[in-house]
This record gives sequence, C-alpha cells and structure tokens, in this order.
Amino acid sequence: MKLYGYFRSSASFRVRIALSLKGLDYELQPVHLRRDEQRAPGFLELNPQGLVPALEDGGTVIAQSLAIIEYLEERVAEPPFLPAAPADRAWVRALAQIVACDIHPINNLRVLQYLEKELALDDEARAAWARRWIEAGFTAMEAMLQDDSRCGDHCFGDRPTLADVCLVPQVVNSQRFDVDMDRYPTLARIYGNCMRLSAFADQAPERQPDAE
Ligand SMILES: N[C@@H](CCC(=O)N[C@@H](CS)C(=O)NCC(=O)O)C(=O)O
Repeated sequence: MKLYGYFRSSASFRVRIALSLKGLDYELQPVHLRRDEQRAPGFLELNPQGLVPALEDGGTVIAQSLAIIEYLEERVAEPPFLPAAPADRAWVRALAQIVACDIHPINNLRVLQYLEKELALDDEARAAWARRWIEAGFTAMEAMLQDDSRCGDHCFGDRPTLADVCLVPQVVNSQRFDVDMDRYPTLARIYGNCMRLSAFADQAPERQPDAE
C-alpha cells in the first residue's frame, strides 16, 4: 500500500493512525501541500479533488480519509474501529463526523488560503475563524462525552475507536490556533490517553519523515 499524505495534514494523520492500529505496512509518498503538489497534474490524475490523503492498494486509489479507514476496517477486522451494537456504532460515527464533516472542512488549507487571498483576512482573523469552528465542535463533543457512561479511557470504552482516530489530529491541529483545551477536560484526557499509545504518538506530524 502507498499512502499519499502530508505530515501536517490532519486527514492524513487519521489514516496513519488507522494503518498503525491495524498493524499494516505501507510506503509513504509525501505530497507537499505548501508547494501545491496536490494540484500537480500527476496527483490530480490519482485524486481529482486535489486533496490528501489518498491510499493506493492493488491498483485501486481510494480518496477521503473516512472511506480509507472504512476500507481498512473491512479488510482487517482487528482491532475494530467501531463497537458491535448498531446504536454504539452510530454514536462513534457521530463523534468522528463532528470532526471530519463539521470542523475540519471549513478550516483546511484551501479554505484558509481563500480567506487570506480572496477575502484579505490577516493572520489573526484567520486564526479566529479556525478557533471559532474548532471550539463549536469541541464544545459539542465535550458535552456528549463528559457524562456518557460509555466514555472510558477513550471516546468509547477503553480502546481507541474511529472517534479517537479523528479527535487526536484535530486536537493537534487546534494547537496551531491557540484553542484552550482546559475548556474541554474530557477531550484533553482522552487525547492524553491516546498519545500514550505508540499507534498515535508515532504518527504525530513532527515525527514524520517529511516534517519540516
Ligand atoms: N474530507 C477529506 C479532506 C481532505 C483534506 O481537506 N485534506 C487537506 C489536508 S488535511 C488537503 O489536502 N488540503 C489541500 C488544500 O487545501 O489545498 C478527507 O477526510 O480526506
């Protein structure tokens, strides 16, 4: 398998964690987002969206981190990323989608570049934008998790699930925008527990071979 990704990309970070939890080997192909390599014709042939991550496996290219993670889940059963009961699976997916569908898409590089280049927002205004939407999502996640009996060392129980796989990269990303994690004690605790696991810690942006 070949993973097209970028060290600082949170969507790539999700897939790195998922590959690591499943114990799968892969080759990393860095796509340098600051040099616009995601918009190079060769990469657009692989992923017409011009976004990372993309996973190449046996002649197939899969885009979208959640689709990649589901693919890995369907190929390798252990350890599972979702609990067994349908309602619990939906709960974990809902937590993951707060990050992947509602926080991340409005704070990614192309959106922040649009705010800068087309709307002339300065650094502080762009950071305030990012903080605004991260905090909205984290406030909801904290409210969902803090008194939920299913929450343990991780978002669901004591093993990482898809929710943790999505949460951790978003917490790392939020540090760039000075989000105060003291406001989200449950999320901060779960983040700490995840980062004690090598499957998460070894995939941190600064530990990647393409890190600058
Ligand atoms: N929904 C997509 C989002 C992918 C995405 O936004 N990737 C970012 C990096 S985290 C990217 O490639 N940005 C390039 C750009 O904005 O030009 C996924 O989950 O894979």
